[in-house]
Amino acid sequence: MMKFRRLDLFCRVVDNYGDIGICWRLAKQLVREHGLAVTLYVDDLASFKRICPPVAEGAELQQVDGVTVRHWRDQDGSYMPHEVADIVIEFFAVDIPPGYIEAMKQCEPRPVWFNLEGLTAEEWVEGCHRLTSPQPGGLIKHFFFPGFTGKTGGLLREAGLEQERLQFAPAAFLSQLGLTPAEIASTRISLFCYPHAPVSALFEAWQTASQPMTCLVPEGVAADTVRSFTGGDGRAGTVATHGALTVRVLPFVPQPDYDKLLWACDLNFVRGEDSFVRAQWAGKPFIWHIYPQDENLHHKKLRAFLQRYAGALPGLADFSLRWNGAPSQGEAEDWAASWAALEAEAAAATVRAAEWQQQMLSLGDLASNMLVFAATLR
Ligand code: TRH
Repeated sequence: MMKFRRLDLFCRVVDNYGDIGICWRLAKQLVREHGLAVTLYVDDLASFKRICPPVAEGAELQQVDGVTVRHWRDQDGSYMPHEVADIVIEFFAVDIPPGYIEAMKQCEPRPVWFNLEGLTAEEWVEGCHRLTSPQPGGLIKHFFFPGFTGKTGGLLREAGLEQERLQFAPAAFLSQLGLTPAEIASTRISLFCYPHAPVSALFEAWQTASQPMTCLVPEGVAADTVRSFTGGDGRAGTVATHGALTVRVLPFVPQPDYDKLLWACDLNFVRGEDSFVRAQWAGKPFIWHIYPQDENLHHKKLRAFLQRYAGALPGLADFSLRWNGAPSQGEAEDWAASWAALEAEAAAATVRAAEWQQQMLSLGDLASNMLVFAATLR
C-alpha cells in the first residue's frame, strides 16, 4: 500500500466558524493519528484564532499543534511540483489557486485530489460519494461526502474522543466556567444558534418550567435576547435569573473545551455542521439549528436528518422544525406546549442519543475512511 507523506488542505472561511472548525479538526487528526505532514491553507486567521487561541493572526506561515498553517491570501503566485502534497483536499469546493493546480499537473504520480463536501442526511449523497471528476492535465478529482451511513465517508471523530468523554468530570469543568453549585445542580442547556432563532419565546417558556434550568450561552450568541433577559451588556460572566430560568453568558472557549461543554449539559442546542456533529458524539439529546439557505432548501436537509434520527421522537422532531421555522404537523400550539412535549420525551431522547452515537461509531471515522480510499487510488 502506497504510503502518503504530505497532505495539503485548502479552507476558505465563508462565515462563522464551521469551515475552519472542521478543517482544523481534520488537519490535527491527520497529523496526530496518521503521521502525515499537513499544511492548512486558510484565508481567515482571525476566525481561526477564536477557536484556537495560539494562532498568530499576522503570521504568513506558522506551526500550530504540529500543523503547518499558511495564510492563504489570494489566488496568485506560482508553485513548484515539489511544493505539491501527495494528497490535496479542497474543503467545500473552494477554488485551489490556479498556480497550484498547474504544479499538480507536473507531478508524477499525480496527487490524490479530494473535494470534501458538506454534511447532509439526504440520500443522494450515497450516489455521489467517491465519484470522480476528470480534470485537465491528467488530474482526477474525487468527491468525498461525510454522512450517516456506510455508503458515505462517515463523520469526523478523533480516536481518543469517546475515552476522553467517558472519563470527563462535568462539575469541575462547570465551576471553572463560573457556574454556582445551584446552577450545576439544575437542568443544564447549552445554546449555540444563529441570530434568527426564536430564543425569546423559548426563554419565556423556560421561565415557567417545573424545575430550575440554567442556559449557557457563548458570548455573542442570541445577543439581543440575552441582553434584554439579563439587563447587562451580554459579556461573558453576565448572569441573571427570572423564574425557573438562569441565563449565564460564557466566554467563547477553545474548540476542545466546546466538546466538554456539550458533555456537561443535559440538552444541547447546536448549529451549522461541526457543533452538530460534536453534539452527536456527546451522546446527549440535541436540537439542530441548520445553516439557512435560500428558498428554505435547508428545511429539506433538516427533515432528511430528522427522518433518520427522530422517527420515534415526534416531540423532538416538531420542536426542531419549529426552531428552524419549518412547518410542522405537530399538535403543539405554542412554544410552551412544544417544550412540554420535548421534555416529556427526555428519557426516550437520551436513550436515542446514545443509540445513535453507537450507530455512528460503527461507521469508522471520516479521516481514516478517506485515507483508506486514497490508498486504493495509487
Ligand atoms: O459557526 P457555524 O455556524 O459554521 C457554519 C457551518 O459550518 C455551516 O455549515 C457553514 O456552511 C457555515 O459555517 C459557513 O457552526 P459550526 O459548524 O458548528 O462551527 C462552529 C465551530 O465553533 C465549531 O468548530 C465549534 C467552535 N466553537 C468553539 O471552538 N468555541 C465555542 O465557544 C463555540 C460556541 C464554538
